Parts: sequence; C-alpha cells; structure tokens
Amino acid sequence: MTASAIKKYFGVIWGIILLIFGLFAKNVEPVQPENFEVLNNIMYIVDDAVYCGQGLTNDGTYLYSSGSIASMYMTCLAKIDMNTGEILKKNMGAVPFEFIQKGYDHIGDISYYNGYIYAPVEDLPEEYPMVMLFDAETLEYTGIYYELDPTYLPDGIPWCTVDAENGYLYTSPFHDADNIIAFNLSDLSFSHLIPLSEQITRVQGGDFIDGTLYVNLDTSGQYREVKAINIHTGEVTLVAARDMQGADTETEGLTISKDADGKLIFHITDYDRKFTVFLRQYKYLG
Ligand SMILES: [Ca+2]
Repeated sequence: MTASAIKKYFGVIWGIILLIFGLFAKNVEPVQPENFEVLNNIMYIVDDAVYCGQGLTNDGTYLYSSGSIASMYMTCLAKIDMNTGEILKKNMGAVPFEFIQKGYDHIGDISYYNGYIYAPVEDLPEEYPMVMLFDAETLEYTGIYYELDPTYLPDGIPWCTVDAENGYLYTSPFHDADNIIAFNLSDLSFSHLIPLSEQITRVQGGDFIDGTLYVNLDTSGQYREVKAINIHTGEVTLVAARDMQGADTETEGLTISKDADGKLIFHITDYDRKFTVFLRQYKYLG
C-alpha cells in the first residue's frame, strides 16, 4: 500500500469516527469574561467543523472561515451568515493540487480585503510561507500568490491580517513572538518589525480594526487571551481573558466586526481537539 493510499484510508476511518462522536457533541456555555458580553455560541460538528477549524475574517456582512485536514488533502474555505452562523458556501479544495503536491497543506487565520481573502498558507516543513488570494465571492483561488521573506517566520505563517489604512499586512511567528512583522500590502515585500512590549505566544489569529491590531492567543491553563497591540509603539494590552472552565480547548481564528451602534463584535473559533468547533461571538464592552 502506498503512503498516499494509507493516508486516504486513515482519512476515511477518521471521518467515520468523527461522525460517530459528533452525535455526542455538547455545546458548553462560555463564561462571560470581563469586557465581553456573550452574544452567541454556535456549534459545528463533523464535516462542518472542518471548514472553520482554523481561521476567520469578515467583510462587514459575511464571515469567512478556513480549515483543513492534511491527511485528506482538504484545505477548506467557507462563507457564513454572520448572525445565524449558517454555512452558505463551501470550497473543500481551496489550495490547488500543484501546491498541495509541494506540501502546502495548511491555511491559517485569514483576512478579507477588497474582495479577496488573504490566506496564509504554509508548507509541511514550515520553511516557505505564502499568502494566497481567494475570490471572496466564489471562494476560488485567484491565481495570485506571494512567497514571503521567511527571515522572521521560523515556524510557518499562522495568521495574517490586512491594515489597508497604512498599507501593510501583519503576521507573526506562532511561538514566542517578540515582534509583529509588517509586509507591504502592494507586493508583500518585507517592510518592518514592530517590537512588542511583551512576548506573545501561540498566536492563532489576528484582526486589524480602527487602528488597532488584535490577536487571539491559545494561552495555556484556564484562560485564552485576546490582546490588543498598538502598531506604532508595540505596546501589548489585555482585552479579555476567556475562562475555558477546564475544557481542553484550542482557540483558533479571530475576526472583528461592528454592530449598528459601532460597538466591536469579536468572533472567535474554539476547537475541542476532537470533533467540534465553537463559533463564539462577543460584544466588546471596554
Ligand atoms: Ca482573522
């Protein structure tokens, strides 16, 4: 049996396991953190969870999510109703096979800008990070990709977000990040580092809104933290610490929209490390 056949069999078996366990998935109510008012806690199980296990972004009207199962060569994007959480459109083969063949099997936390989804895509050895552009309307690959200077990205590219006001795309290493890395939005060439006032780690997602960069951190222990970063000074401040109530939850994507009153709405995905992804929506009271 070839390695690819083994992978495919493993994928099928794993899918069956997910289906069985998905029947027993439970939606755990989140504890309301300081500064965050809980609006929604939407659960995705089995195959739906695959589409939103990694990243989130929004265009002001719709949410977009990313996910993947490397063993099945699945790299997924989805378009989601922001209010109900209903998945409206799916693409289960977002990254073209020519890139999959080269080991590009992982989409991280994504960013919407100007009709495109900017998707950070990393290869298996995490050596040559890329940003690929997808059409937000169709979720199809546009043929546009950028190879990023990997100098400051030693462990792949876990997330990216566009700052259209200043013309940058921001990202960071996943582990032990001392800097935010700014690339020029025009051609994604390296621009500059933003040294941080404190180190951040397990950086799963980010979003830029109203002049501030926010990051979603898969911090260990009882809490998962959202922090704000001043892009001019690098100062890091805590926005919210979410109490996971002892659940073994990996937090993933982050995106931020505004409600009718101009209040920030934080959308965060949490993965239970088994078969369920929760989309949690919070109004920022701070
Ligand atoms: Ca994002």
